[in-house]
Amino acid sequence: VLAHAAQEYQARPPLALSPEQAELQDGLLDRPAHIDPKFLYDALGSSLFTAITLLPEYYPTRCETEIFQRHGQDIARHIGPVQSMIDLGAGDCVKAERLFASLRPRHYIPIDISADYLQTAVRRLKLSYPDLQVTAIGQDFSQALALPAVISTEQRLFFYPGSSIGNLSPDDAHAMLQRIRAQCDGGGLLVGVDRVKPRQVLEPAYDDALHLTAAFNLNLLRHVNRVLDADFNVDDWRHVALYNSARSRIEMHLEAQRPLHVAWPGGGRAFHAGERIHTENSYKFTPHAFSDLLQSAGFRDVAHWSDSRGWFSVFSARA
Ligand code: AVI
Repeated sequence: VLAHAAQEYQARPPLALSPEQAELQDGLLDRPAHIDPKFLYDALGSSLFTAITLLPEYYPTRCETEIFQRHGQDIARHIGPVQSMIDLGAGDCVKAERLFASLRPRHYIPIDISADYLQTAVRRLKLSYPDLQVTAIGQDFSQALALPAVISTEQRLFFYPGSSIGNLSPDDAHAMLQRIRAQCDGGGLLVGVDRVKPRQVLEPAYDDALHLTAAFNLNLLRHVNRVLDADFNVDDWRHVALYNSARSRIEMHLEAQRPLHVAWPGGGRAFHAGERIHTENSYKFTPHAFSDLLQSAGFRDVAHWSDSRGWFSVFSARA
């Protein structure tokens, strides 16, 4: 049946795929299959992630908030004056907003792949902070960081909270830090990173009792169905989250529950029972390793603060 299916696919004329569709198809045909974690964030996925940050098991958001509450003044002193605050992956802009009182930026530049989500947040900010200049940018900054000329090059602060940098591969994280460094001469970076810790704490944070993270992971298949016109059935798949201690990362996968075949226009693939699609890595760092990474990307004068349990770190670094 599979050989027949393969012939059938080959017989069809090649379809013109969008870059996004081609990226999905390439990842699905790879062995092992993988899908970029950006596909976790459609409208429902973004709401599910917001809900995850409220879970008792998901400690990073609370730890980071604690750090800003306890060490906010020290952090602001280390950063110095801020002209423009550039918020990478701003979402609802709430994390940056909490720092406005201590950092006093004149210009706030939230950047997010989801422009719609940003617009709602920006409307709210403009009412609350009439003197703050706000320039919202809907952009996927994972490959390139293009800032409009209206943003002064003086005293720039890049804000990259939430350990989002941990969702990049080590090479991509290094490249991202170098791109930021290149754009903030004389300015700095404020970045949150999750720390290496026992598996007993890490794994429940990514496999919670209410199964919200499972829904977040499985929802990616529905997003893929819409983008690629594929026929994934979420009931056929199971959420898997495990800590790979050799690589200091949580890995999320989707595991086929039975032998199955997934099709999309112009392509398709069989999966055997237990076969996985890799959907996300979330790297965990020691303070020493992350400090080295910042310095290797050209940052200097690196300072860091932790929460009371030493589970999360916030770094401030100068360019
Ligand atoms: C957005 N990012 C930092 C989250 C993390 O912890 O890696 C995404 C996430 N994946 C599962 N739960 C949360």
